[in-house]
Amino acid sequence: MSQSIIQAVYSREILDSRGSPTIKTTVTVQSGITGVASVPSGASTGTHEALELRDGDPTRYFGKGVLKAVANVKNIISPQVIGMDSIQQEELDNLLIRLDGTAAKSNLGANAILSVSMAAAQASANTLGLPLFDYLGKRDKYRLPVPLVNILNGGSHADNNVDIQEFMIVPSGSSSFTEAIRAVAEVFHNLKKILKKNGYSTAVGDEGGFAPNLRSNEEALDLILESIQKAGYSQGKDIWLALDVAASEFFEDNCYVFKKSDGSRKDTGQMLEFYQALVKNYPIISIEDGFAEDDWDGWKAHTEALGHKIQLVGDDIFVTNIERFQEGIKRKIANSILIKLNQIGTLTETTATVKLAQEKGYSTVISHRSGETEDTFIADLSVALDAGQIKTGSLSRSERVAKYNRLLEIEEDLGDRGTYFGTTAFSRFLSSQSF
Ligand code: 2PG
Ligand code: MG
Repeated sequence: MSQSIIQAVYSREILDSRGSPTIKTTVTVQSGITGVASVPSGASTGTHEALELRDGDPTRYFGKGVLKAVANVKNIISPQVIGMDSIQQEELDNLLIRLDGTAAKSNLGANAILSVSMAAAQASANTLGLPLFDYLGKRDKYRLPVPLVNILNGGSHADNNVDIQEFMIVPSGSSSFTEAIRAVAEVFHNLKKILKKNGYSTAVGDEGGFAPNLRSNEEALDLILESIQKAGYSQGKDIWLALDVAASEFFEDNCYVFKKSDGSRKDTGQMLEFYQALVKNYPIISIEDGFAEDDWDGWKAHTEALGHKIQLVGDDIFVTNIERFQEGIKRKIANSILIKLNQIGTLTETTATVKLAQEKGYSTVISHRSGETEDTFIADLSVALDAGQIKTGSLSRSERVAKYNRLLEIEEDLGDRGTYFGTTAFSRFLSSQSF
């Protein structure tokens, strides 16, 4: 269709939510219609992720500029993709992969490549007059994902003494996405009051969750449970808890070192005991990155111990990379995968990884990065791919709330064509839970 032939590709350097540079790209097609996309950036990045190209020039943004990535779009990508049909996403993405020629996309930069891949999809949707989720999903009926809302931040996302990176609430018991957001907002506001009452800071971390100094990781869970109760919801029914431990961040010499809190060192056995106790004492339905990115043995033991009971999400270990994920499936590691477009660098590869997960019975969680922009692509993607879950931060900081607002809009616009995933997202675990 000639309307969607790419006419121009333009990239620029903008800022992400941490005030660091990132890339924003506009694809213009024949009809004059454009698609725009901005790429996010992680802090607790996995070492096996595709490469985020930064300038390394210490005189600009401490070396974090992305002018090389911008130049790669201008000088290398743009001349090649002009004249292609933006609707042929797979063809376009394969060309981008070939142009780069490396497994880690280290020549052109995964940030440069992904910005074009996403902007092309958005341009196609706009050309066809479809919302992005409908263009990508091409279905009659859709399901809205359960949000995993990170209301208390620690680890590399906050300057406090909490080792676990993310404490999330999971409103799977709500009747709709809209009601789910209301529930988590009410809990969020109660948590703020409770922190204040206890003399704790109510300043927020990178993902908009509170970031107080606490006595222990468990105290974070206790405070969240108190806020769920105060908001009038029932724990382990209306609302569950989820963690992203981001354990790669504190894996040293084969041990997990809780250096932000008590400095204790735990081996695999002790980590397993730690998780067993948490799962016994708290209504935790999901743990992400409980073990480090290359600790396959730890992950294996973790999956054997808890994989039948709760969701175990692989982020740094799989990095949305189909080969690493296939290895994990073969070794029976985890039962869920975190999906981040910029870990792999194209929409086509991201979609293929989600499809494989769905075929193999792994649940999928579409995810933001800790450095985000106002771009809401992932909200639409979570609906399009029937992903079941999304994690996109807390209910403060507009780069987080933008994704929730987009999902509220999608649910309302869908009307009878949409339902909320709700308990279905966790049905395989809920029968064995006793909270
Ligand atoms: C994670 C992400 C997003 P970052 O670990 O899951 O929450 O953090 O973007 O810093 O890798
Ligand atoms: Mg993670």
